[in-house]
Amino acid sequence: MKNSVIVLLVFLIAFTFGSCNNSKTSEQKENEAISTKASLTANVNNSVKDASHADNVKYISKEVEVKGDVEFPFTFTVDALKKMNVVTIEDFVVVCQSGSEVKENKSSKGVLLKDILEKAKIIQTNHKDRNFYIVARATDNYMATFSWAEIFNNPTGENVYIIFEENGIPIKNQGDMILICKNDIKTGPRHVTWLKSIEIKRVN
Ligand SMILES: Nc1nc2c(c(=O)[nH]1)N[C@H]1C(S)=C(S)[C@@H](COP(=O)(O)O)O[C@H]1N2
Ligand SMILES: [Mo]
Repeated sequence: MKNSVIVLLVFLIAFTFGSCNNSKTSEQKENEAISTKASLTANVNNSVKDASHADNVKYISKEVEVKGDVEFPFTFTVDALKKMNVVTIEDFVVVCQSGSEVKENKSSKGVLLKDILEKAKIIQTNHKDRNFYIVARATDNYMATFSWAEIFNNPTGENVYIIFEENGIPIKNQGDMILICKNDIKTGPRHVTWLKSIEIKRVN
């Protein structure tokens, strides 16, 4: 009986010290992981607001600002778009990255992003100066990014539009203007509702 108590005590002491060291390191690791995760989440939450309700009228933007490395920065409204080369886009389906179908437009009316960028004229110092990125930003800070080559040297350039009308009706709750990329595999990510600016930036 006495022996077994001593053996038990020895085991208990050994176990306590052994696991103490282990648990300290794993606890530290866990804490590090948690704080990294927390700061990542904080960054994401700071940049994109949780505006998942499509009918959130407070995010509606009446104009879009074109700015950055361009010769002629300008701001446009739906009325200004209507004076440009308006095209009709047939059968556009919005598919979330998750795979679920969110919206289906039989027809949409809009203007090519390329036409807008040509109007603003990207400042290029020579023909090799073509490493630019274009950020389409919404009032809730949701963003989609394009590259110069995608727009000016790739079929995608003929598939990126700023639309103002869906199925014959002006865009209201998600508007006034939405940027879309018709040839994306999942069209949800680069479907920017409440569009407020187009920023052109040179890669440094
Ligand atoms: N401004 C803005 N545009 C956005 C989003 C957003 O949160 N804000 N969500 C995107 C996502 S994840 C998808 S799938 C599509 C379709 O979402 P909808 O339900 O807003 O139409 O819009 C995209 N456009
Ligand atoms: Mo999505």
